[in-house]
Amino acid sequence: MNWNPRLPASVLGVSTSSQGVAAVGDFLDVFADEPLRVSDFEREHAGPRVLAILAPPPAPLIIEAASFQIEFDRPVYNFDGSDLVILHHNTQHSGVAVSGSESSYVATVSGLSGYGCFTVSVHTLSDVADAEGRLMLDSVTSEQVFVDHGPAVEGEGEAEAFHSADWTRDYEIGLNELLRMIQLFNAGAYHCAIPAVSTDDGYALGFNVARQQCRPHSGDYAPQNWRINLTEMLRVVQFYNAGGLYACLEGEDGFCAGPNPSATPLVIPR
Ligand SMILES: [Ca+2]
Ligand SMILES: [Ca+2]
Repeated sequence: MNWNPRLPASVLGVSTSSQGVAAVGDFLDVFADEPLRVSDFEREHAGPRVLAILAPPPAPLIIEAASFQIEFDRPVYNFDGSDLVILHHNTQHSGVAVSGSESSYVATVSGLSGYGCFTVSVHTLSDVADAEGRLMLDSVTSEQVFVDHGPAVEGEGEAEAFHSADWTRDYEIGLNELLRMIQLFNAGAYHCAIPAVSTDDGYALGFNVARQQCRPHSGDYAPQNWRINLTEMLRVVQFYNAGGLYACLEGEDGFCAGPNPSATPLVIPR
């Protein structure tokens, strides 16, 4: 509507927000065939917004790519990979592809690596616009997507850099870390926490066969069965008593007890 106040004195009140403009008073639509008189006036001038970003289901965790269903509240133009905000927590990606049209799109984030999680949203300062040229107003953020391409290599003859029980990554088993290992032992079984960052060590207590896609706990080695037995728990007690542990190929579990003789301890904050 192309409106004009009929008389300045007839405008009783005007309010605006990021969503629209509303006015109370006496107006004429000056471009209508027949001058149209309206008393109250309201018009949205808000740009398009993202209603939903649906992340893929949480498993498997060792994934190369993840696709997100993105729904806008109206048809939009100019939406491509450069309009995505991909927020990584210890993960990386190498490619983004967007397909779809109108108000429904699929964004695929590929070349995933690292050990952590990431989220996807649509940039609000972008060239995405609706048919009337209104630019993006708002976006939601997807659920976290967990990726496990851990620093360790599972190949023969290669050791993990850090023991799962040493989640502070200082090559020592602290009292908290020891108590956590005893807790895993007492619980009888454990599984992958989703997202991994929701617990200190990335694991949760109890048996859950649907949540065994992450790297098993380093202390779960004799045998590796998603349970910490007495032998496995006592091995971490040994690290605690020895004042440290470090990766070594001759260790039964890929680790040796004692301070690392060859390296200055790295402190990697989590
Ligand atoms: Ca530690
Ligand atoms: Ca075990």
